[in-house]
Amino acid sequence: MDKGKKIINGFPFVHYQQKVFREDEMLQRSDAFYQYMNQRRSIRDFSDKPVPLSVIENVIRTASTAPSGAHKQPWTFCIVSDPSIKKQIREAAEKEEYESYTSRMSEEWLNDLKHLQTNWHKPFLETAPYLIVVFKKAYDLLRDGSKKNNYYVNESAGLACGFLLAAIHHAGLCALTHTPSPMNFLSKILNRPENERPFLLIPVGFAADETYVPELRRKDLREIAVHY
Ligand code: IYR
Repeated sequence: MDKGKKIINGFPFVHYQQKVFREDEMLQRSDAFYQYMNQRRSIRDFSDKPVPLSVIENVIRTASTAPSGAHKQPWTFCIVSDPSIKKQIREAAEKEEYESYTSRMSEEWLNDLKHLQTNWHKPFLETAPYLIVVFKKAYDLLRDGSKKNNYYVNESAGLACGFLLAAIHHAGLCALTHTPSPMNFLSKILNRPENERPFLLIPVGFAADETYVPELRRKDLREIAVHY
């Protein structure tokens, strides 16, 4: 039998090779990663400059390395580049967003968004070369039509999207986590099966030449971490 493999209670296990760094290396790596991730920003002004499809496929591979309940990987990433589908998505999203901004969102909510200067216009849904539309799988649908449970679906899909955003930034691309609400129109336009629910709509590409983003302050460690 392969030396790195072992059967435990009838199930196959593989040896886990922990990558060990010296303490100074750990400090250097964790700081460098933080510094890099701290430069990530959501952008809303995209260039139409093309992005290689293989890069998109790689960042999705990375997203799917996220942990998930019972390792069910309850997600589907739809890669949209077809201009006519992007147009349909933009039109449907703007219709919902118009309703949200003009009547559904509370005064408090609109006030909380003012510093971001967002509105119902979503041109980036057509300008960005790719839209990654993430669906969560409420349950798995087998070929014979039977259903299998998934677990911690929101947590799992959220983790995968976090990995996805980190991979997109690492690849030198920009993204926006866009959540038009309600977003059932995505299931219809993309013809997704009944077990899948839209989770996040992520335009991906390069920032437009002159892009400005809101000046944000990220919470200090003392505001987000508590020692016990
Ligand atoms: N979905 C709307 C509104 C919006 C809501 C939140 I919370 C934001 O952080 C940003 C926008 C939109 O995309 O414009």
